[in-house]
Amino acid sequence: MGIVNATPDSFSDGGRFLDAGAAIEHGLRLVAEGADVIDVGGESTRPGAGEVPVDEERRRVVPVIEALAPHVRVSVDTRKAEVAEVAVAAGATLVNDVSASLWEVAAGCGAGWVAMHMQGVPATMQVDPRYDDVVAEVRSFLLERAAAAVAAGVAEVWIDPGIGFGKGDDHNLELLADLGRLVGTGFPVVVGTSRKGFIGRLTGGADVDDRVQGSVATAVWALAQGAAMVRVHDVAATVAAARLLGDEVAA
Ligand code: HH2
Repeated sequence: MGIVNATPDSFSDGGRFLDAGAAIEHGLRLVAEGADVIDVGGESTRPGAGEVPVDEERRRVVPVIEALAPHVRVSVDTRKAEVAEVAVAAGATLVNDVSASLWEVAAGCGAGWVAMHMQGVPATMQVDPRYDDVVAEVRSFLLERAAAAVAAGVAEVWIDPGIGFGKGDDHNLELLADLGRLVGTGFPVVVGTSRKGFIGRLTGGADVDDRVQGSVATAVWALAQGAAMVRVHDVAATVAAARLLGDEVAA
Protein backbone atom coordinates (compact mmCIF):
# COMPACT_ATOMS: atom_id res chain seq x y z
CA MET A 1 0.00 0.00 0.00
CA GLY A 2 1.61 3.24 -1.18
CA ILE A 3 0.88 6.47 0.66
CA VAL A 4 -0.33 9.69 -0.96
CA ASN A 5 -0.96 12.44 1.57
CA ALA A 6 -2.84 15.38 0.00
CA THR A 7 -2.14 17.46 3.11
CA PRO A 8 -0.07 20.52 4.00
CA ASP A 9 1.24 19.03 7.25
CA SER A 10 1.84 15.24 7.12
CA PHE A 11 4.97 14.39 9.04
CA SER A 12 7.01 13.11 6.11
CA ASP A 13 5.50 14.38 2.87
CA GLY A 14 3.31 17.26 4.06
CA GLY A 15 2.86 20.00 1.46
CA ARG A 16 4.41 18.03 -1.40
CA PHE A 17 1.15 16.60 -2.74
CA LEU A 18 -1.47 19.12 -1.58
CA ASP A 19 -2.06 20.07 -5.19
CA ALA A 20 -4.27 17.39 -6.81
CA GLY A 21 -2.08 17.17 -9.92
CA ALA A 22 1.04 16.50 -7.86
CA ALA A 23 -0.80 13.94 -5.72
CA ILE A 24 -2.10 12.07 -8.80
CA GLU A 25 1.32 12.08 -10.44
CA HIS A 26 2.86 10.72 -7.23
CA GLY A 27 0.19 8.02 -6.93
CA LEU A 28 0.81 6.88 -10.50
CA ARG A 29 4.54 6.80 -9.81
CA LEU A 30 3.92 4.52 -6.81
CA VAL A 31 1.77 2.25 -9.00
CA ALA A 32 4.61 2.02 -11.52
CA GLU A 33 6.92 1.13 -8.63
CA GLY A 34 4.69 -1.80 -7.70
CA ALA A 35 2.05 -0.62 -5.23
CA ASP A 36 -1.12 -2.74 -5.27
CA VAL A 37 -3.17 -0.19 -3.33
CA ILE A 38 -2.84 3.58 -3.03
CA ASP A 39 -3.94 5.08 0.27
CA VAL A 40 -5.15 8.65 -0.24
CA GLY A 41 -5.40 10.87 2.83
CA GLY A 42 -6.52 14.48 3.30
CA GLU A 43 -5.93 14.85 7.04
CA SER A 44 -2.67 14.34 8.88
CA THR A 45 -2.86 12.15 11.98
CA ARG A 46 0.71 12.83 13.07
CA PRO A 47 1.17 13.39 16.81
CA GLY A 48 -0.20 16.82 17.70
CA ALA A 49 -2.30 17.20 14.53
CA GLY A 50 -5.71 18.88 14.75
CA GLU A 51 -8.83 17.97 12.76
CA VAL A 52 -9.51 19.18 9.21
CA PRO A 53 -13.08 20.32 8.36
CA VAL A 54 -15.09 17.80 6.30
CA ASP A 55 -15.42 20.04 3.24
CA GLU A 56 -11.71 20.69 3.08
CA GLU A 57 -10.80 17.02 3.50
CA ARG A 58 -13.31 16.06 0.81
CA ARG A 59 -11.94 18.71 -1.55
CA ARG A 60 -8.43 17.35 -1.08
CA VAL A 61 -9.12 13.65 -1.66
CA VAL A 62 -11.96 13.30 -4.17
CA PRO A 63 -10.16 14.48 -7.36
CA VAL A 64 -7.14 12.36 -6.48
CA ILE A 65 -9.26 9.24 -5.93
CA GLU A 66 -11.22 9.81 -9.15
CA ALA A 67 -8.02 10.03 -11.16
CA LEU A 68 -6.27 7.04 -9.55
CA ALA A 69 -9.17 4.57 -9.24
CA PRO A 70 -9.15 3.52 -12.93
CA HIS A 71 -5.51 2.48 -12.53
CA VAL A 72 -5.22 0.86 -9.10
CA ARG A 73 -7.16 -0.13 -6.01
CA VAL A 74 -7.63 3.01 -3.89
CA SER A 75 -8.18 3.27 -0.16
CA VAL A 76 -9.18 6.42 1.66
CA ASP A 77 -7.40 7.29 4.90
CA THR A 78 -10.06 9.08 6.92
CA ARG A 79 -11.78 9.21 10.31
CA LYS A 80 -14.93 10.86 8.92
CA ALA A 81 -18.05 9.07 7.69
CA GLU A 82 -18.91 11.80 5.16
CA VAL A 83 -15.43 11.66 3.63
CA ALA A 84 -15.47 7.85 3.47
CA GLU A 85 -18.81 7.90 1.65
CA VAL A 86 -17.78 10.42 -1.02
CA ALA A 87 -14.46 8.67 -1.42
CA VAL A 88 -16.17 5.35 -2.16
CA ALA A 89 -18.52 7.12 -4.59
CA ALA A 90 -15.37 8.51 -6.28
CA GLY A 91 -13.90 5.02 -6.69
CA ALA A 92 -12.22 3.99 -3.41
CA THR A 93 -12.96 0.40 -2.37
CA LEU A 94 -11.25 0.33 1.03
CA VAL A 95 -11.80 2.60 4.05
CA ASN A 96 -8.57 2.93 6.04
CA ASP A 97 -9.87 4.06 9.39
CA VAL A 98 -7.37 5.06 12.08
CA SER A 99 -10.28 5.64 14.47
CA ALA A 100 -11.62 2.07 13.97
CA SER A 101 -15.15 3.48 14.15
CA LEU A 102 -16.49 3.55 10.58
CA TRP A 103 -17.44 -0.10 10.07
CA GLU A 104 -21.12 0.71 9.54
CA VAL A 105 -20.17 3.22 6.87
CA ALA A 106 -18.02 0.60 5.14
CA ALA A 107 -20.89 -1.91 5.38
CA GLY A 108 -23.34 0.66 3.98
CA CYS A 109 -21.26 1.42 0.91
CA GLY A 110 -19.93 -2.09 0.29
CA ALA A 111 -16.28 -1.22 0.89
CA GLY A 112 -13.56 -3.09 2.72
CA TRP A 113 -12.45 -1.70 6.06
CA VAL A 114 -9.16 -1.35 7.93
CA ALA A 115 -9.54 -1.14 11.72
CA MET A 116 -6.47 0.50 13.25
CA HIS A 117 -5.75 0.66 16.96
CA MET A 118 -5.06 4.07 18.50
CA GLN A 119 -4.88 5.01 22.17
CA GLY A 120 -6.33 8.53 22.53
CA VAL A 121 -6.48 11.07 19.70
CA PRO A 122 -3.64 12.41 17.54
CA ALA A 123 -3.56 15.79 19.32
CA THR A 124 -2.44 14.19 22.61
CA MET A 125 -1.80 10.48 21.97
CA GLN A 126 1.98 10.59 22.46
CA VAL A 127 1.90 12.46 25.79
CA ASP A 128 2.09 9.41 28.06
CA PRO A 129 0.78 6.21 26.47
CA ARG A 130 0.35 3.37 28.98
CA TYR A 131 -0.61 -0.29 28.77
CA ASP A 132 -0.46 -3.27 31.11
CA ASP A 133 0.06 -5.62 28.16
CA VAL A 134 0.15 -3.74 24.89
CA VAL A 135 -0.12 -6.77 22.61
CA ALA A 136 -3.07 -8.29 24.49
CA GLU A 137 -4.91 -4.97 24.72
CA VAL A 138 -4.42 -4.08 21.05
CA ARG A 139 -5.40 -7.59 19.99
CA SER A 140 -8.61 -7.70 22.01
CA PHE A 141 -9.62 -4.20 20.87
CA LEU A 142 -9.08 -5.12 17.21
CA LEU A 143 -10.88 -8.44 17.54
CA GLU A 144 -13.89 -6.74 19.10
CA ARG A 145 -14.08 -4.12 16.32
CA ALA A 146 -13.48 -6.69 13.60
CA ALA A 147 -16.30 -8.88 14.97
CA ALA A 148 -18.64 -5.86 14.99
CA ALA A 149 -17.73 -5.16 11.37
CA VAL A 150 -18.32 -8.75 10.31
CA ALA A 151 -21.68 -8.70 12.10
CA ALA A 152 -22.59 -5.47 10.29
CA GLY A 153 -21.86 -7.15 6.95
CA VAL A 154 -18.39 -5.87 6.01
CA ALA A 155 -17.02 -8.56 3.72
CA GLU A 156 -13.36 -7.54 3.94
CA VAL A 157 -11.95 -6.60 7.35
CA TRP A 158 -8.27 -5.79 8.00
CA ILE A 159 -6.63 -5.14 11.36
CA ASP A 160 -3.67 -2.85 12.08
CA PRO A 161 -1.78 -2.42 15.38
CA GLY A 162 -1.39 1.33 14.76
CA ILE A 163 2.35 1.72 15.16
CA GLY A 164 3.07 5.15 16.70
CA PHE A 165 -0.56 5.88 17.57
CA GLY A 166 -0.56 6.31 21.34
CA LYS A 167 2.50 4.08 21.74
CA GLY A 168 5.99 4.50 23.12
CA ASP A 169 8.99 2.99 21.35
CA ASP A 170 8.86 -0.14 23.52
CA HIS A 171 5.16 -0.59 22.74
CA ASN A 172 5.88 -0.38 19.00
CA LEU A 173 8.69 -2.92 19.30
CA GLU A 174 6.58 -5.33 21.35
CA LEU A 175 3.80 -5.15 18.78
CA LEU A 176 6.23 -5.82 15.94
CA ALA A 177 7.93 -8.65 17.83
CA ASP A 178 4.60 -10.30 18.59
CA LEU A 179 2.84 -9.59 15.32
CA GLY A 180 2.12 -13.30 15.04
CA ARG A 181 -0.55 -12.89 17.70
CA LEU A 182 -2.46 -10.53 15.43
CA VAL A 183 -1.84 -12.70 12.38
CA GLY A 184 -3.18 -15.66 14.38
CA THR A 185 -6.60 -14.00 14.63
CA GLY A 186 -7.21 -14.94 11.00
CA PHE A 187 -7.93 -11.36 9.94
CA PRO A 188 -5.44 -10.01 7.40
CA VAL A 189 -2.97 -7.67 9.10
CA VAL A 190 -1.69 -4.37 7.71
CA VAL A 191 1.27 -2.61 9.32
CA GLY A 192 2.49 0.97 8.95
CA THR A 193 5.99 1.75 10.21
CA SER A 194 7.09 3.89 7.27
CA ARG A 195 9.41 6.76 8.25
CA LYS A 196 7.86 6.96 11.69
CA GLY A 197 9.52 8.67 14.65
CA PHE A 198 10.54 5.51 16.49
CA ILE A 199 12.68 4.49 13.50
CA GLY A 200 14.47 7.83 13.72
CA ARG A 201 15.03 7.42 17.45
CA LEU A 202 16.27 3.83 17.11
CA THR A 203 18.69 4.74 14.33
CA GLY A 204 20.52 7.56 16.04
CA GLY A 205 18.16 10.41 15.22
CA ALA A 206 17.77 9.93 11.45
CA ASP A 207 15.69 12.67 9.83
CA VAL A 208 12.41 11.71 8.24
CA ASP A 209 13.99 11.44 4.77
CA ASP A 210 16.78 9.20 6.10
CA ARG A 211 14.56 6.49 7.51
CA VAL A 212 14.25 4.37 4.38
CA GLN A 213 16.46 1.53 5.63
CA GLY A 214 14.63 1.29 8.95
CA SER A 215 11.30 1.50 7.15
CA VAL A 216 12.20 -1.28 4.73
CA ALA A 217 13.67 -3.45 7.50
CA THR A 218 10.53 -3.19 9.62
CA ALA A 219 8.24 -3.71 6.60
CA VAL A 220 10.12 -6.88 5.64
CA TRP A 221 10.02 -8.03 9.26
CA ALA A 222 6.24 -7.50 9.33
CA LEU A 223 5.76 -9.45 6.09
CA ALA A 224 7.96 -12.27 7.38
CA GLN A 225 5.76 -12.48 10.49
CA GLY A 226 2.72 -12.91 8.26
CA ALA A 227 1.40 -9.38 7.70
CA ALA A 228 -0.63 -9.31 4.47
CA MET A 229 0.11 -5.68 3.60
CA VAL A 230 2.51 -2.90 4.57
CA ARG A 231 1.68 0.80 4.27
CA VAL A 232 4.75 2.62 2.93
CA HIS A 233 6.07 5.83 1.43
CA ASP A 234 9.07 4.18 -0.27
CA VAL A 235 7.35 1.73 -2.58
CA ALA A 236 10.23 0.80 -4.92
CA ALA A 237 12.62 -0.05 -2.09
CA THR A 238 9.98 -1.99 -0.17
CA VAL A 239 8.81 -3.97 -3.20
CA ALA A 240 12.40 -4.90 -4.05
CA ALA A 241 13.05 -6.14 -0.51
CA ALA A 242 9.70 -7.94 -0.26
CA ARG A 243 10.25 -9.70 -3.61
CA LEU A 244 13.65 -10.91 -2.47
CA LEU A 245 12.07 -12.30 0.67
CA GLY A 246 9.19 -13.94 -1.18
CA ASP A 247 10.97 -15.19 -4.30
CA GLU A 248 14.37 -16.16 -2.96
CA VAL A 249 14.45 -16.54 0.80
CA ALA A 250 11.06 -18.21 1.18
CA ALA A 251 11.44 -20.31 -1.98
N1 HH2 B 1 -0.18 5.68 9.81
C1 HH2 B 1 -0.43 6.94 9.41
C2 HH2 B 1 -1.64 7.25 8.75
N2 HH2 B 1 -2.53 6.29 8.47
N3 HH2 B 1 -3.21 4.02 8.53
C3 HH2 B 1 -2.98 2.77 8.90
N4 HH2 B 1 -3.87 1.81 8.61
N5 HH2 B 1 -1.83 2.41 9.58
C4 HH2 B 1 -0.88 3.32 9.91
O1 HH2 B 1 0.13 2.94 10.56
C5 HH2 B 1 -1.09 4.69 9.53
C6 HH2 B 1 -2.30 5.01 8.83
C7 HH2 B 1 0.57 8.01 9.67
O2 HH2 B 1 1.45 8.17 8.60
P1 HH2 B 1 1.37 9.26 7.41
O3 HH2 B 1 0.13 9.11 6.60
O4 HH2 B 1 2.62 9.18 6.63
O5 HH2 B 1 1.39 10.66 8.14
P2 HH2 B 1 0.27 11.72 8.51
O6 HH2 B 1 -0.69 11.07 9.43
O7 HH2 B 1 1.06 12.83 9.16
O8 HH2 B 1 -0.40 12.15 7.24
